[in-house]
Amino acid sequence: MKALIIIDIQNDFLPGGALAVNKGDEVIPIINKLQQTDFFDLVVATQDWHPQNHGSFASNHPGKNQFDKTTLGGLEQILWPDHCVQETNGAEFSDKLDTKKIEAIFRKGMDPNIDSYSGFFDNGKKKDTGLAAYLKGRNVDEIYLAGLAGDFCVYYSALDSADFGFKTYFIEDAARSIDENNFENVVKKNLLEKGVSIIKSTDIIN
Ligand code: VGL
Ligand code: ZN
Repeated sequence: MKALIIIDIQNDFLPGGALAVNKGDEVIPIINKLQQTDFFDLVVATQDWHPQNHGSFASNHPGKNQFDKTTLGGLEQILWPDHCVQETNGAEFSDKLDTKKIEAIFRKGMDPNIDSYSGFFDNGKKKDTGLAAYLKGRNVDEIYLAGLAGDFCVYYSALDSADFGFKTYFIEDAARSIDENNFENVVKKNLLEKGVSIIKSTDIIN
């Protein structure tokens, strides 16, 4: 069974949002088109869902600036602008995203003391979101990833997906990164080393 996992298509990651990913909006029509095929047996989504006091926000570290580094939960942490605050418009899915086929939404980043890029675990792998068990319960063995940001949440979700033994596909043109150079030079190499296949939406939609 094949699952499409749509990562964090939320207003704050889109142009005009608090942590906007350059050209992030371009992935939405592609993701909508992917969902219109009958290629996938299941569609799920993740949603970054932070409390206002989240430790990944620079605003909660007086004297520090956005994009500085600190330590959170014993791990190196980039300090982000406040984003995807629970129950705010920035945390909502884009109203351009087709959500009809999304059967379940896995929220992450709720513990103020640790960040959570992957849809499967927090960054310290202390807590499992239940996503892998859900997918296994639905007999999924192939996972296709799309969304934002390609070099953070989609990337870490892909690594964990491969670790769980799912055949994992990263749909490159259905993702945009915060740092496209990092994606091209580091992320892609690490994904390939993990055995993740990097594909294009046109490999699915023809
Ligand atoms: C993300 C940084 C902070 C993402 C979430 O969705 O890629 N990046 N929180
Ligand atoms: Zn976040």
